Amino acid sequence: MTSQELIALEDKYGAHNYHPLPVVLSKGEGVYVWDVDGKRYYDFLSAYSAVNQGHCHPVIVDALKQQADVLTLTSRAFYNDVLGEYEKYVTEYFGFDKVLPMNTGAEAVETALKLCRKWSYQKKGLSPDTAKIIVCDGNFHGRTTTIISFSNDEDARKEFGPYTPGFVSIPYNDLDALAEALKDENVAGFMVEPIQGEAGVFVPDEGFLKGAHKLCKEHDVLFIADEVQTGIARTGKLLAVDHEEVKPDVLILGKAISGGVFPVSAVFANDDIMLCIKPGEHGSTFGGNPLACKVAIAALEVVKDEELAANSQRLGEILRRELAAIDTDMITLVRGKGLLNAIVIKPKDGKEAWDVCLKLRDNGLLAKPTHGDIIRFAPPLVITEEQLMECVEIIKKTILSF
Ligand code: IF1
Repeated sequence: MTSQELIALEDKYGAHNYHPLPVVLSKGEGVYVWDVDGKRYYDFLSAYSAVNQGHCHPVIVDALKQQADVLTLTSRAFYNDVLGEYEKYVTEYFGFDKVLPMNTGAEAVETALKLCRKWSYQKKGLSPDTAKIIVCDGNFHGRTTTIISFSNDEDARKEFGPYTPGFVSIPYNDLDALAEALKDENVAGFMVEPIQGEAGVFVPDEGFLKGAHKLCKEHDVLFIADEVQTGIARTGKLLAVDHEEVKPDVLILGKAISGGVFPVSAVFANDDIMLCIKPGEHGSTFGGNPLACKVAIAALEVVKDEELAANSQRLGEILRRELAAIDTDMITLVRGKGLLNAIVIKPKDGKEAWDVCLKLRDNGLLAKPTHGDIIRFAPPLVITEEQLMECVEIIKKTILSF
């Protein structure tokens, strides 16, 4: 079928909850994807940082294939011979006592919020149903009704009320605002993205994470890091909090923990927090299934074996330097860390970020605008310097063609 026919199928039979860039992909390998006509593109979105290891990484796909023929799902009603191995592997990998396995990022965020509330009643001694969790303006943590209750993005929340209470939103990257909000004795936790992805790759000031963590410690409040998008080597370190040597009380991971091969997410915490949830109080049918566990172990092995964090750090610096050097008034800002970057586009002759992305597509590179004028550049972390420089040429040629 042609691209047009396939787009028409989605239009007719699928909910209209997305507005994709008009390109129909049929194959992915490493940093490349191909459309149904066989045209090859560089993938500069990486499925929103889920395919950090590159598309269809053979080691990860092989792990999926091996386990798929043996045992895919037992539910947690019974034990199996994979989950314990996985739990040991990942808790040692990230340095926590325990992990609670889930499937999507939003489920892991919800898990972290429930865990924080439970901890605040059992350990901090808050009165029932009084716990408050501080979040930041411009946040994106998923799309459940509770999560969008504390979003300040009208598209994400309008007409989805009534909203879940118990959340306070403060400006991002503002330690004074956090200190002020922490005066409320009922605050149980502070949940933050170390870099705000959806908001347009907002990198906070150096010291923000460390300062926030310190304030939380001083007020007996849990520091909850949502690294669903910034984690797994994306920003040049294994975790974005590693840039400031901050150890979160609760760590949320998703997306690239499985290399984009299978939905896997996870919440990490030490025993004094994690053991507040008792048997029967939380769970999920697929959470921690054998297939997910084997895929995630393989995906994390690849991150280490291929030194993806170092590659991300080095190539990110080159990318930002090259983007900043493009002689154009269309790019008003270049920002990011590691290979999580974005440019801000100033419209020119009525052409804006969307038009730039259409032209990038024609020139063999896929990216998508967020919030109208921001284009995120986040290739798989397996990209080579030679491939990156070819992409810089594509971006430069495209921008200068307007
Ligand atoms: C979409 C972007 C959006 C996330 C962080 C939790 C989740 C996400 C920091 C939830 C998910 C995805 C969702 C997807 C597009 C993408 C995204 F930020 F990456 F660009 F939407 F803002 N925490 N982000 O970034 O994880 O439940 O999706 O597995 O919803 O359009 P999920």
